Amino acid sequence: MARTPRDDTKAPDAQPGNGGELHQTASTPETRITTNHGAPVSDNQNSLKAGLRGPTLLEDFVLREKIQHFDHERIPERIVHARGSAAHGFFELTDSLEEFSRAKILTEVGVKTEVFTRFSTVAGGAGSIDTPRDVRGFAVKFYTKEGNWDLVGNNIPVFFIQDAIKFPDLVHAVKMEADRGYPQAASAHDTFWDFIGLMPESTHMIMWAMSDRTIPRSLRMIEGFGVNTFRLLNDDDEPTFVKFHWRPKLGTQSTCWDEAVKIAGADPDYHRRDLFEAIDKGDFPEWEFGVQLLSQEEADALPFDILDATKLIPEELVPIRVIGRMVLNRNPDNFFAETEQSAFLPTNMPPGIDVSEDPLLQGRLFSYQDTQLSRLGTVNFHQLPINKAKGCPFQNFQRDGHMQTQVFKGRANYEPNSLAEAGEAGGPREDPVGGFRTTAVPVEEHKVRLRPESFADHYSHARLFFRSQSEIEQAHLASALVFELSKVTLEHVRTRVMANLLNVDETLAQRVADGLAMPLPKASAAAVEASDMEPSPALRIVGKYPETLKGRAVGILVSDGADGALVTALKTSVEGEGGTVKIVAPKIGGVKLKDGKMLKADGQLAGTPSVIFDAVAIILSEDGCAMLMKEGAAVDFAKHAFGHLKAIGYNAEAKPLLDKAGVEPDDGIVELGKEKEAFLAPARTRQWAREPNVRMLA
Ligand code: HDD
Repeated sequence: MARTPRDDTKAPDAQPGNGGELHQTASTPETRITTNHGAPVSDNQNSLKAGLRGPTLLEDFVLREKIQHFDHERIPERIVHARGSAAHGFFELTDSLEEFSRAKILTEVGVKTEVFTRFSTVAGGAGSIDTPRDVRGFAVKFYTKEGNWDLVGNNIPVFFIQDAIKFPDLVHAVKMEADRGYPQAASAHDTFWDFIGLMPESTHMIMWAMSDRTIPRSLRMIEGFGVNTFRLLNDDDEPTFVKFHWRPKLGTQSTCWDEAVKIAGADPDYHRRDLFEAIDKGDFPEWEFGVQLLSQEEADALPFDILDATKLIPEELVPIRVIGRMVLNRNPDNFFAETEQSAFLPTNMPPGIDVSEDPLLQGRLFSYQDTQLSRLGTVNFHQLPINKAKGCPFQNFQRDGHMQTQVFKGRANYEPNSLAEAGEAGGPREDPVGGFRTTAVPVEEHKVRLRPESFADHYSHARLFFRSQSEIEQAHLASALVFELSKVTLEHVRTRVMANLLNVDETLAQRVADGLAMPLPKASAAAVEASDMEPSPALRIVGKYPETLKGRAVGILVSDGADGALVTALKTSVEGEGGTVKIVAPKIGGVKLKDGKMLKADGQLAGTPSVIFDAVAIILSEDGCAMLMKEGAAVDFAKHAFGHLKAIGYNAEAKPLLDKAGVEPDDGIVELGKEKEAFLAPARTRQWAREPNVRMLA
């Protein structure tokens, strides 16, 4: 029999054929690799073979266990909201709602409650890009003293459909088409718009979906909404309707569509990276938490039904009362264990918060629990550390099942029991006072499969949204419709959507028809004619966000021979205001500055285009500029910054590059080294006034 040339007197990595010299070895139980069952592993480089060049042996349980575990690493991704990023943090109540709710999370001012918040896109798979035009999920798990509260919302306050029974149709229509398997993470295709055209109730949501809200600049800059109407219940079980709102401290900010498309190529993980890096460097994102409260009488007096999730309550009618704040201050340690395995359930509510009869919400109450069973594979998913109720004990008589991690003691696995009388542990008991109670809503009608008349107006709110937008935002919305419908190959689908748009606003429909170069059809028959509501400027985003460098990133493109003092001065000013600076150079090792010093680069030019920054500066030497004028990536750096309405600072030597890129002078194009403010002021915002010069909007 052939002997393996093993010499037990030598260290394992000195053994012949051990595969690599760099691996390290361990000798103590604390540091050594083991199998999943604890057996120490002597060699993690080579499988067990019959002879040096022979076949691998079935007997190799170390190999089999490792490969088998790897083969099963994936779990089914979420059917919607598969692509997501999350962070830990806290919620702090600043104003008590004691009068309306008995939930401790809404009454204990100053108490900090742990949260885990997951943001997501809706349509794409888990590996899809971060910047498609799409709704963003905004799901918060509060680990309260009275059980977990999951507020599973979106960055848009309304939804596509009124009844949960249409959810599978909506999702099938927007996802990749059934036969061809594309497009991924994109609503611009036939089946989505076919469904939308046939579902007038989706028109209001479409206005939001085509607005800049669906191309956010950062997850730190999106609003959040509970969407559905919920109820609060006070100590006397008196109900109050409530809508939940999150408002980002950095303001709601978006990218330009062309920019979002280019970011998709430059950095598919743009939002995930942005969130992770911001938290990593201590720049913690924060949101205000607000509520709109209304009584049954106030709800009855509104000209729309608050149980209809395609409607919103304008802030001008019912103001938002800010009652708390959320700060995200810790990145997950492990993406799979936390972000991927987190399971949000709209049914997770502490006593004092309750659902309404909104038929969309009612369906959700079933769907999420069901989804978690298929995704996480066991009824015990609530025991995973990320899902576990950590603000309080959880205890009941539910037992066993796949992956049970609790070791229950004693005989009491049923209730009622009288084991305590025999001196044994009897287990927990129901709490009629402190326990969850449901609002006693009267129900006395026939069972029907119908929608109420009060759900029939599909256009007034869509009109309200469109007419409340600024001129720039209206142009973006119309252009987004033109873009999406231009990707629709079925002409009758485009026509039907335009017929619906006519019920919203004739000028909007006309702009879309012009943008498509198609005739405007007759308006579709509306179940209820749209009425004019008072515009709500609160629904805009342009002009509302704070002009600040906080949370924004400035990219400085440099070349050999560049003026280091100018770079340093700029970096200091931007960072002084809370902005981030990244040095971009033709080579990652950096550049040799005019004074002979080396300046390291944070990114290499080809992989760090201007689309990932909010403003840029270009500081070059004469030779450096001459060289970069022959580099497409450098020309694009300036050209795209200009096209995406960003401030561009430059030194005189860099001017020829700007000229080649077609950069025309305006308030956002600033020669550096003069007054500091000249560059910082436009860098704090976007140059909207430039847009008509760079883009044909619908
Ligand atoms: Fe949903 C996930 C938000 C309607 C069924 N939904 C999911 C997530 C968010 C939302 C943010 C991701 C949670 C996470 O990060 O894990 N969904 C909404 C909002 C809706 C809505 C704001 C409208 C008001 N959803 C909705 C309906 C149904 C579902 C009507 C089904 C009847 N949603 C699901 C689901 C998901 C989900 C299939 C997929 C993964 C998951 O639940 O955990 O159950």
